[in-house]
Amino acid sequence: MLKDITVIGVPMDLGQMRRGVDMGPSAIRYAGIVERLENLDYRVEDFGDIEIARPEKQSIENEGNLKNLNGVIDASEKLSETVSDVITNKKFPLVLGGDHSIAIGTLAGVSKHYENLGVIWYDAHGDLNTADTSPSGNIHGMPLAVSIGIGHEKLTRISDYTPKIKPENIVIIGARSLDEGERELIKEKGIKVYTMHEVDRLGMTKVMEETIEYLSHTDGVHLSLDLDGLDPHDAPGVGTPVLGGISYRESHLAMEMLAEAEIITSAEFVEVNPILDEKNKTATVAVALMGSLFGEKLL
Ligand code: HAR
Ligand code: MN
Ligand code: MN
Ligand code: MN
Repeated sequence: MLKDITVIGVPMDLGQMRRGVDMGPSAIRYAGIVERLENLDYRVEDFGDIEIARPEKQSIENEGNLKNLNGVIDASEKLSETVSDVITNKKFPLVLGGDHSIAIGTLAGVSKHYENLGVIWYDAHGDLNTADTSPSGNIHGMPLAVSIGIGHEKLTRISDYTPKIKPENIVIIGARSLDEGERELIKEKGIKVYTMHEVDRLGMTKVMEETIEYLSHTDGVHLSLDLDGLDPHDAPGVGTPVLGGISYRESHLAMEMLAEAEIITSAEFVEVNPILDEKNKTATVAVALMGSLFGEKLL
């Protein structure tokens, strides 16, 4: 892994309707992310936060079933440019959310630099909705669809190219809440999914071994980790918790196996909502997982 990491905060809450997830980057910094990585001998630079329009602002408008569309587009363009610059400067982009709609901008910035980018989507949800299939109109339920080129043109064409990733280069891990349209898209595109059924049945070791093998033909792998992929018992500070998730220990194992395989080239940790949390537990869990992802060992 690169020895230089740039942390980018994205205080985004326009992709969903619950307040507080904009404080995710602060909570993760407060839980000690920079020191944690410095202790592992990385050189860490904190870029600070991308500027996000406030939801109170009159100019943030819906378009059909897409809530806060122009605010999300604006943020995605800024994030894409920032992430791309970080990679150009040979640094590892570590993006802190914010709701999961930020993945639209992150992937737009990352994928330019790869011919064949792989993506690990660690999440209770598929985030494969479009305006037509979304039950909520919340854009945080759409970023993976957008990134394979499906959805509103203004979203799929962020940074002037589409698609960002190929469906066959995606692995979803931890899914347990998929909408009808998402299931259809998964089947139609043949997207690799380890639902909680497979996680239980195979165990995390096998899931990660298979995932690493499945992505072995790619030239870079982005980890998009939604904290709601974990069980709400371990990560209570999220806007859309779903029972029966991946445990804290299994998640550590997954991160440790990724560190060992040395395949991750960019990462984002999203959906930490300190208002819904218990004493910053979820941000603390996020920081611990980032420690493992970057090579922290117990002995
Ligand atoms: N699938 C539902 C929707 O699209 C809920 C999505 C909740 N999303 C996230 N991201 N927290 O994974 O509205
Ligand atoms: Mn998500
Ligand atoms: Mn590309
Ligand atoms: Mn989710």
